[in-house]
Amino acid sequence: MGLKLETGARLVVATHNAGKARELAAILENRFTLVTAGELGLPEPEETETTFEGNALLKARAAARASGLVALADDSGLSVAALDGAPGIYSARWAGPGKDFGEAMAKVAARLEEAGAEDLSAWFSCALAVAWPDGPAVVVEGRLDGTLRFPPSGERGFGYDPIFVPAGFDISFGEMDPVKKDAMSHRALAFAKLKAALF
Ligand code: ITT
Repeated sequence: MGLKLETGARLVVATHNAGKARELAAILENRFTLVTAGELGLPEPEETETTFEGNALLKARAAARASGLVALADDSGLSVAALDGAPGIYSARWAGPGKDFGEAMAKVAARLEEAGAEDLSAWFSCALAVAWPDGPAVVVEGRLDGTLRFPPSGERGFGYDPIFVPAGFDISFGEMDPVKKDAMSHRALAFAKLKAALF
């Protein structure tokens, strides 16, 4: 099988999320020549699948088809144990059309309160998919466990980072040095698997 990526290969990063794009660029640094979906004006496909892996594949395939280049897509989100895994694949959608994550984090707090939940365990998942324009694709998933903490703290990272405290730490991802987050995140764990599969 020719499912290998040479260092220096031109790769489209199929995301319209600036926080993700920044982290993926840091994680992939120096390995590939990165082009973003935004730079190529690629459309944002509707995420119709029911799993992180399914949606990552859907996004990578759409970008590979539209650009003629090898594409990498990330589908990720926060799952809360006491909410039966919500928001999960709906993590971006909980922020509404204005992508207001203050609102999304408040919704998590409100749902926990409604449920009278004491267990604040949560995890971030990240599926990374690579698709070639002629059809083949690879997908992997990484997961990082932690605990939710309210109120949100820290201005770093993006999305739900201000309420997520990774296991073994006492600061949120919102407070953590991005270099440290990028070394341990669900995204980094998924990338380690991708490396094992592709290089
Ligand atoms: P693309 O589909 O264009 O990549 P998106 O933001 O719609 O962008 P997702 O559907 O994968 O992407 O949504 C994932 C959401 O989960 C994202 O908007 C964040 O709010 C949240 N999320 C994922 N990784 C995160 C991280 O490392 N830190 C904080 N929140 C994260």
